[in-house]
Amino acid sequence: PRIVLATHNRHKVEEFQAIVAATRPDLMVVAYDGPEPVEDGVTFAENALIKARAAAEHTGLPALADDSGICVDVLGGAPGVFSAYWAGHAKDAAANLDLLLDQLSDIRDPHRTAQFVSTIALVVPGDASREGVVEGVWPGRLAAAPAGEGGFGYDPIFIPDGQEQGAERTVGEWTAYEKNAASHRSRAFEALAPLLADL
Ligand code: ITT
Repeated sequence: PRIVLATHNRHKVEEFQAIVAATRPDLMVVAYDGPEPVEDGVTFAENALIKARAAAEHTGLPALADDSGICVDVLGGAPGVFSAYWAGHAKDAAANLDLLLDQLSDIRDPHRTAQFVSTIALVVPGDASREGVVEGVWPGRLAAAPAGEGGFGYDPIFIPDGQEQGAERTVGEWTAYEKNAASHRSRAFEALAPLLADL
């Protein structure tokens, strides 16, 4: 079966294709290239549903959308839903990351904790009862400076929990394979599995 992924972020497309291939190789993930709806929700769940509904309506296919971001504890959960635009309207990943590091320049460990959050919505055309929203959370902390070229967005400053002390790396230094086995996005997709079971 085919499922459309309602995102214009090519990194998300690549990650979903890898995550789905590992657990549901029968599903064919196609990227949505139709009109982008206005994401005016105030929660990840609202925005994910807005994007998934638009893609399902436009394509007639079951649709998934991911709304995600980084939530910093000492900032009360910000940037959160504003992660893509933290430094302004341009969706400039380097500027977003620099601003966040500046805002935390006086904050030392153990107060630099943060979570990546991925919220995935599923919308099946003509079957409102199958609409669902799941969430995956990836805890960690923010590095003092960016490291690594891998991934996208805030990956170069995010150090996931659970790494060997003294050998900790940012997600920017992880391989795509490592990231996709552990990330907030793969955790959310795991939670989505039951909703996709009879697709
Ligand atoms: P779509 O709405 O088209 O899916 P987008 O990039 O605008 O693309 P979001 O509105 O969900 O998506 O914004 C998510 C932002 O959160 C993203 O631009 C990154 O800055 C950050 N982010 C989310 N997941 C991330 C990850 O795995 N690694 C690094 N940063 C991430």
